[in-house]
Amino acid sequence: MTGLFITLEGPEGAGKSTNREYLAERLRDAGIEVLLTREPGGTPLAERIREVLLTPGEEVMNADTELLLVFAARAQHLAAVIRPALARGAVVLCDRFTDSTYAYQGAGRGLSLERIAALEDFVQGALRPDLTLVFDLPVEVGLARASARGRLDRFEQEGQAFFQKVREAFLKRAEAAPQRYFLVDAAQPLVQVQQSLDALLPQLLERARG
Ligand code: T5A
Repeated sequence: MTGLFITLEGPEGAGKSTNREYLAERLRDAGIEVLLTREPGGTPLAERIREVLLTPGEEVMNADTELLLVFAARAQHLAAVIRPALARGAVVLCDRFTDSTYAYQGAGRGLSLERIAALEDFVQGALRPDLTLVFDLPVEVGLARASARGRLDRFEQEGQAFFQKVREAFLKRAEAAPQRYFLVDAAQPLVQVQQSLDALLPQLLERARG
């Protein structure tokens, strides 16, 4: 039995965590086993790597170091959490995955997409998300939501230009493979965002039940 691997992507403050909870509830109400997780993180060791990645520090992190840490956390997360859950038939709802690496380390930091693709193959083998929800919104709206929560993490301290590239990268990836991506207008009020997720639900339930 193989489960369903769904990732939630988008720029800062787009509502990924909020809507991941909402979707999980809808799926559980229908009797589906759901595993909620996130990247970077998802296991105790990967969460320690997350701390390193997100905590601002005096030493500037080299972009290659950042890329390798992201994939190191992902290797642990896949082995310990994601693959076992999929093997028992669960729906895995993961807040960020490798699309974020293409957007942040690729478009944002300017690292080679070929190098990211090589690491993706090495760490994931053939595994790719079955479905990716991209929560899209103007950069300034997302940053205002994120900063309303208080102290900014290491990524959130980047400027508007960085996040504009990140946003465009998500949109470009969604446009290139419409069969895998579902674009959500995340600038709308939450109730409307959730209505668009409700519209997707019948298809999700059908796929989750195989
Ligand atoms: N990263 C990650 C990489 O660089 N490479 C990688 O490969 C990976 C996997 C992780 C950071 O790591 C980087 C990217 C990130 O910078 P994170 O905390 O997981 O950080 O990601 P963030 O985007 O920073 O998480 P946020 O919590 O800021 O954003 P979410 O989850 O999209 O938003 P959410 O749901 O927490 O909502 C934010 C606020 O907005 C409100 C919510 O109530 C909340 O207060 N909100 C709305 N308000 C109005 N209208 C709506 N429609 C709303 N939806 C949510």
